[in-house]
Amino acid sequence: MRLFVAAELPEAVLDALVETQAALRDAVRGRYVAPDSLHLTLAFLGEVPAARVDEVASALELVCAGQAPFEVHLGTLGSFGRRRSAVLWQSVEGGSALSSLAASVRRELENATFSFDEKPFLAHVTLMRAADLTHGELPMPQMARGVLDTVTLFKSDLTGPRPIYEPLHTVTLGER
Ligand code: 2AM
Repeated sequence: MRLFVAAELPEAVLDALVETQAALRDAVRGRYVAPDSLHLTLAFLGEVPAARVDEVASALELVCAGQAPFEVHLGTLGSFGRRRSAVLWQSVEGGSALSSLAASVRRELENATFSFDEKPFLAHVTLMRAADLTHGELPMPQMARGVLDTVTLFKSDLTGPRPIYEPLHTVTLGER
């Protein structure tokens, strides 16, 4: 199954992301990510045998016990890919706590002999895919802050009309 590890975002941050999407609707054509699918990917594993899901879950338990919850806030809009068909995202700022969480998740997956997409971590939440950025100006994104305290292993199902992300295992960050 296709797996990835993501942080679920605090309510206030999710609300702001949905407001940013609403502001974008007037300015940019493309496919919007459904509100219940907005997330911050920490590591993308790709295809993993179903029998190894428990091992990924154990690796996450280990990492999350060692890191306290921390504050994140939203940042700027950015894009990947071609201007006519881009991935449009909003950045997430979480200082060294966020980069160290992503690094620990990746290190622990590596220790458990999993491979993952090794592109450097760039903390972002995808808002739109196939976005046409060739017309008009982007609006100012909404800002919000909140405490990030959960990490989830998701299964990604791409067989339907839109991706379905099913949570398989959620871990709460521990107090040190
Ligand atoms: P994206 O939003 O920038 O596309 C599920 O596909 C999640 O894993 C998405 O958040 C996606 O990031 C992320 N991801 C990271 N590397 C990926 C890859 N090589 N292929 C697909 N998704 C990837």
